[in-house]
Amino acid sequence: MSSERKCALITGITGQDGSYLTELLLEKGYEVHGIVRRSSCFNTGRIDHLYKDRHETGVKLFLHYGDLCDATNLISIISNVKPTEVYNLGAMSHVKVSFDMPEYTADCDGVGVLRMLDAIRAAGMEKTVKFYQASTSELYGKVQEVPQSETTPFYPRSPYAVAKQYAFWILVNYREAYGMHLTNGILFNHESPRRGRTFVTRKITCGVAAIHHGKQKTLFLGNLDAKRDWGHARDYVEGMWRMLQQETSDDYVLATGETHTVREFVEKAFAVVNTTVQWQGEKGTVDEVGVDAADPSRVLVRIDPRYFRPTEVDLLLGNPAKAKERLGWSSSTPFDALVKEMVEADLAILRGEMADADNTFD
Ligand code: NDP
Ligand code: GDR
Repeated sequence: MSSERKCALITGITGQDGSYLTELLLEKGYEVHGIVRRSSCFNTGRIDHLYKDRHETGVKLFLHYGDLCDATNLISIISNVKPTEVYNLGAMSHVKVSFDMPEYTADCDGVGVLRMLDAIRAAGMEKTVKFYQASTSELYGKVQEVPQSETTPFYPRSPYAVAKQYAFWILVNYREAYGMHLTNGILFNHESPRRGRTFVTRKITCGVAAIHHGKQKTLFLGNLDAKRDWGHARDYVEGMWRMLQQETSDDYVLATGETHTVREFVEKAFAVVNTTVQWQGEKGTVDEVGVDAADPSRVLVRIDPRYFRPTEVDLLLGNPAKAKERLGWSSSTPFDALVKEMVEADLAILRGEMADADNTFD
């Protein structure tokens, strides 16, 4: 199965994880190919620094227009590129949005994975390619067991998670049916300064930076009681790569083994700009507000029920023991350091000292 040629194909290369993974693979000497969607605006902000380098330094990064909903296009790209490793990171990745677009989410995140696997088979590459699927802790959904590991039963709680569950099982089925090297990485939440602004961590760190600079008054959030196991994306893409270096394929959890509420994330983020949040009103209801302890007339956080989800995932806490034992992987960024790095990056963006890779809106 091992090959001298190191050629990776990444779907979702323009996303948070795609950009860190591209950096990692280029550093390791891979030729990297990425699938990008045609967009009316530039959508390559997270990888522009690498792509520009190509013209100056000969970096081996190649982009191809494509989409997980277009089978012919995927067959054509895979047949032409002939990758040795495929990382399927492309997805409609927002849980709340999946309730608004359930059919598209099923098509992209569920059937899209089937299209990738069948494109590999159509190209006659099922015995040579190693394939990584971006699976998710959202599969655990309604709490069945804590901490959650590879053996914890799934109970998905959103159209996104249901689509990802289809993807998980089609991988297992094709692995058993056709002997393909297919790995599900069950990754718990991982964040960074490159996180999309509509995910709660980045929304909070952008809000804290904007409030600190007097450009925003209040941050509007949904469920502050949700608990998540938050790590750093840079650490997690290293785990993805390690999974594909194994002789046989398997499924692995990547997590920190620590969990925090959204409320704690808010408190830590404001603490970076020396602001203490004091909570008032009934906890966990729309009446709860977070005020500045030094000046309680300043309302820093309010609840907007439009951010609540029809069904919520209350508690995620992963057990990464298998990844540690088999892959030698562990998360290396502590929670406080992650929050600090994200807030400081958003402060730097507002001061014009750093480019913003992500142009999406809340
Ligand atoms: P992002 O939302 O940042 O990136 C998603 C990527 O998928 C983007 O490049 C996007 O392109 C691309 N994409 C969206 N729809 C399609 C489509 N129809 N065809 C091809 N590409 C498409 O996600 P992350 O980087 O955070 O996550 C990467 C993967 O890991 C996703 O599959 C996500 O579901 C999964 N995951 C993420 C976790 C996390 O905490 N970050 C945890 C567990 C799993 P464009 O830039 O054009 O929008
Ligand atoms: P999640 O991430 O749903 O865990 O999916 P997100 O950051 O969107 O939500 C985390 C928790 O925060 C609560 N929350 C809010 N969420 C958002 N987006 N906006 C808010 O204003 C807000 N207020 C409170 C949510 O209700 C939720 O409980 C992420 C994605 O990256 C998935 O693709 C990935 O599979 C999982 O992580 C693991």
